Amino acid sequence: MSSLYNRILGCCTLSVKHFAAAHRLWVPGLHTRSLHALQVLNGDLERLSRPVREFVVSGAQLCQPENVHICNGSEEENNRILALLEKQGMIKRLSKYDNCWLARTDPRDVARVESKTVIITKNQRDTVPIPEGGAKCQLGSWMSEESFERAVAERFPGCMKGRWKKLWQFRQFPVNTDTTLHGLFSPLLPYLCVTCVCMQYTSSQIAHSLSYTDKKFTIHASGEIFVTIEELKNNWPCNPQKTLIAHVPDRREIISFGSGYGGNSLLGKKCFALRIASRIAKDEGWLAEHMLILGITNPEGRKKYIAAAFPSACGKTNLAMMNPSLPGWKVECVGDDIAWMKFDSDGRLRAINPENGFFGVAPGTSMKTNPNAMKTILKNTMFTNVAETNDGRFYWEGIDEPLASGITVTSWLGKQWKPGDKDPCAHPNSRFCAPASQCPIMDPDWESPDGVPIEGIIFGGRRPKGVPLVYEAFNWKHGVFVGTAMRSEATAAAEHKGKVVMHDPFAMRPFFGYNFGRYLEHWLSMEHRHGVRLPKIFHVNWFRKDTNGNFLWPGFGQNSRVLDWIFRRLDGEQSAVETPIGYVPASGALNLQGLGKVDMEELFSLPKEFWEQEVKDIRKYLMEQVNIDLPKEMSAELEALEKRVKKM
Ligand code: OXD
Ligand code: MN
Repeated sequence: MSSLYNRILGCCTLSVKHFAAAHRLWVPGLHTRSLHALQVLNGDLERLSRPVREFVVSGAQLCQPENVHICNGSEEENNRILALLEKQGMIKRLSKYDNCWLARTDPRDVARVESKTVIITKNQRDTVPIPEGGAKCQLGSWMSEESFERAVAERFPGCMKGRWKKLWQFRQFPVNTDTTLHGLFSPLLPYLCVTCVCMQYTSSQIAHSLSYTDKKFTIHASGEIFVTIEELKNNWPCNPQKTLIAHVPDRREIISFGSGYGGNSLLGKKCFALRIASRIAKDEGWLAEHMLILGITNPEGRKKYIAAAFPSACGKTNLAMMNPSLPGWKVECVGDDIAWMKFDSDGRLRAINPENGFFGVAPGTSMKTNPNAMKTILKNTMFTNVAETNDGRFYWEGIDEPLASGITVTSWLGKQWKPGDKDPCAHPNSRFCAPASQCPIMDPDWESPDGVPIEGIIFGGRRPKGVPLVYEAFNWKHGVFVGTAMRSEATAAAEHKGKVVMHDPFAMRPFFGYNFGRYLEHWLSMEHRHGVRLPKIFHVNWFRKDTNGNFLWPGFGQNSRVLDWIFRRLDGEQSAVETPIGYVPASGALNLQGLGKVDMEELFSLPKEFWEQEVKDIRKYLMEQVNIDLPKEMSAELEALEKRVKKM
């Protein structure tokens, strides 16, 4: 199979030419002004291709930075930027490790802001379904072209005065081929340059040849972060009132303003690799999903690859890097957050991880829960909003390392902290950003241009009640319904508060790049493709609690017992029984040897009242939120579930 992923290698680019012209912000003189008038501190403008130059010049004219730095992504450059950040007091070295840093953000800029994340299309229905009866849409936010123009005009002109503009050319897969798509990102915050080096691949040479006319090098997406400063906290510029993360999928553009937090400003991640890419995937017939990818090898040495979609901060990184507790099993990591998947000419679904690093949630990560992540982050890692010890280490809730005598902790807010204090030492959404290559269990094929063959897809979420440890969908359509009906307790990854159980279809609710009803049609259409081998679909829930509020299942490495059953089901083993919600492991089919006491009956119980209520909630949500865009196949699945639950 020849380079299956040629067409979906992508990057994030701001086409200011399109952007400024489309928003009538074109600064006269772009074409006449000499390039030399721009102060270029690093790199050579003349060597850039015409559209890249235009991107730089028009962006500079619009935002008026003091000078321009064209990044090349080299180690030397990275070190220079780190030294500058340290001098400016924006980051601090964690002296116990090699090249590890701590950044503290403005405490108002700590998570994705879904309320300020919008998609711009001509028609609202191209972005979101129109909810029934004027209800508020929960499946994304649409902004009209006119409002967007106004929003841009309010924010961008002159917003970089006195600052450097960076130009970062990158792509999201290491292999360059003649159809590779590249792009540009122009972050204002140097902090973002160093996190970009981690998360994306540099493509400085290739971007020289970017051209509008050459289809092989279409500029595919765009992004820019411009930040204005009100009152600087922690030397972290941001503008929470004016934050806007805007996507124009028709032009493959992203325009982000006001937040430096990863999910809002690392534009190659959620903005491009999910929102814009899901739209490209729909147009081109593949899937861009919020999924980890792992390889699992059984004791006989046979290997399978599985993709899994859980909402943010529900353990994707832990599962992707798991050390199985079952003897003889091995898990290898392909990616922990995003999967781009496409059927190959043999009908197999193949996946790549478009990222080059991990941007993982720190609290809860420990040698017990994720030893491979702990080993990954001991060097070359940027930490954001974790706590630090006076001997130069990182620290957070759930790190499971007792503090030796004499060791003191400074919280993410820069205050002295001690165990037992009311507030956490690390922000619950504090992060580590580390190169994937440092993970000791990266899969040998994690950068293969052909991707890895996916045999199973797992959906899951935090469900304290009613949802069993694992079940398997009856078939593809039912599996698509299981993804549609996904719900999970809110986490700190976005601005939602409290432990409310939210609907989060496919774990994509914050990341859909187009109308969810059409996204469902796209998933359903996979079944009608000629000669494809559809993966089996499963649902897991590691988070069910007993009546005292304790987790019923130990999780982490013990989840290998569930993967073992899934592995055998993928092999066609008859080890399941049918229930109203799907197939569950037959008695004795889960390997529980050496597990200790777990109330399996409770873990797999299906309380009738719970499922009656669940059906009602799903119906209300789908009828209200997806309304006339709900595919009839999904209504039929809902009715079938309702009937089965009635007979329970
Ligand atoms: C993430 C998220 O950062 O899902 O991966 O919020
Ligand atoms: Mn994520």
